[in-house]
Amino acid sequence: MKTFSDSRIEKVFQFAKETYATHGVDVDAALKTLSSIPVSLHCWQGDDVTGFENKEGLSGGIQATGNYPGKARNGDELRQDLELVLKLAPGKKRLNLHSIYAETGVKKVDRAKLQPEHFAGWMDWAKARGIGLDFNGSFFSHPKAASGFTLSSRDAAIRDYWVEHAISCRKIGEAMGRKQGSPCVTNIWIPDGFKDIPVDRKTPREILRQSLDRILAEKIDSRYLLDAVEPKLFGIGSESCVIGSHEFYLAYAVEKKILLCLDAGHYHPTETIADKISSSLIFLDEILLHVSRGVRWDSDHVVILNDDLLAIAAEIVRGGFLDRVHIGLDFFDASINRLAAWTIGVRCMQKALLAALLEPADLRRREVEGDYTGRLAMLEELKTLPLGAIWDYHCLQHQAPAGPAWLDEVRAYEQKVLSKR
Ligand code: RNT
Ligand code: ZN
Repeated sequence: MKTFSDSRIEKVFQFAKETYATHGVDVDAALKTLSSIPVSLHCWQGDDVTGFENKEGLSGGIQATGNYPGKARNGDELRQDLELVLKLAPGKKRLNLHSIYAETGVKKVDRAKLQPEHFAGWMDWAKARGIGLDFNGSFFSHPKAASGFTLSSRDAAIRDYWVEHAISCRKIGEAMGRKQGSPCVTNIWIPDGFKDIPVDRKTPREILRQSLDRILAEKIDSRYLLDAVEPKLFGIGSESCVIGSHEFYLAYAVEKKILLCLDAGHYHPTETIADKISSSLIFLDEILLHVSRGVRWDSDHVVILNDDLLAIAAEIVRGGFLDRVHIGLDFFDASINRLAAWTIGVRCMQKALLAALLEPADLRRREVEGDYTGRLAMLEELKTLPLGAIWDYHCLQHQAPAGPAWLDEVRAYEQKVLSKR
């Protein structure tokens, strides 16, 4: 792939910077802010949400399709893959783990009994690289989730098991937060729901509320742990009713002062999460995002720089919410090179944030003054400003590949490492 010299990138950047200056935009300030925004990479793109417990299929209404060769089979391989992805995206990153990525050695450890020590490998690795960790309980791909119900199960033994799991995950999150010096956002997503029309939607929701109350009963210092809950509209096998719906968790998060997790694939196909950010943050201190891309359903396609993504980033920046929104990624495509999938998604997220940070303040004035004509005209003009030139320069500054050069590195790695797996 032909790439341009550093000096050319710098020259083009200077021109682009002047163009933005004519719109009153301070490009250097925008890049400084962009460098400080962490994006939490989800570990599960690396192995199609398989985890290290066993090689049983993914269940719980989520699905990774494709069988591209070379997926990571253990912690060392997954970390090795991540090392490259971290290099290929500029700026600050975090890593989001699921409990099924515990490293328990030869011993099998039940999910309900997981301890911080089972994540020591991850914690040491992250600490050495200055990366914060986020965490998730895993309430799927497990015999005790086979009925389709976990925390909202009518079976006390089943829900007790998952309550215990969630409590152990909070302890693990706390340990991560202590070690890394930034709170570990620990998320709960459960698949619970009905395939067909239920006659009692209320009781499972009451049970879920009770289970969550038990899980959150112990106060944990928010300097170390931030709890999040993730609603959903439907899943495969829970088409007619999901117990943890948007209204349920929004109300619960407000009541408990915890984080709501907005996943971009968890709503009606024409409904976007961008519009939910400002409403949520009027009532909540902080939220978590699972940036994803649903194609016709919650298909978890790789995030691309489309209108939905640009709108999400714009809402975060326009609302002044950068320190109240935890940006996490959540997609899994097994049909293409997994490192490329990760890299495309994280770089697109960062490009969207850059686009938002380069927005002229003047737009707001037009809106306040009722100049909707000018607002629309300028929004369209802005779309073709030289964002790419600023992005390339930003990559250069962070020793990340500018332009499509990252793909060469992924291909070389595929040859050298992935093809041998
Ligand atoms: C499922 C949720 C959930 C999972 C991951 C693996 O619909 O989006 O966040 O994708 O936790
Ligand atoms: Zn999600």
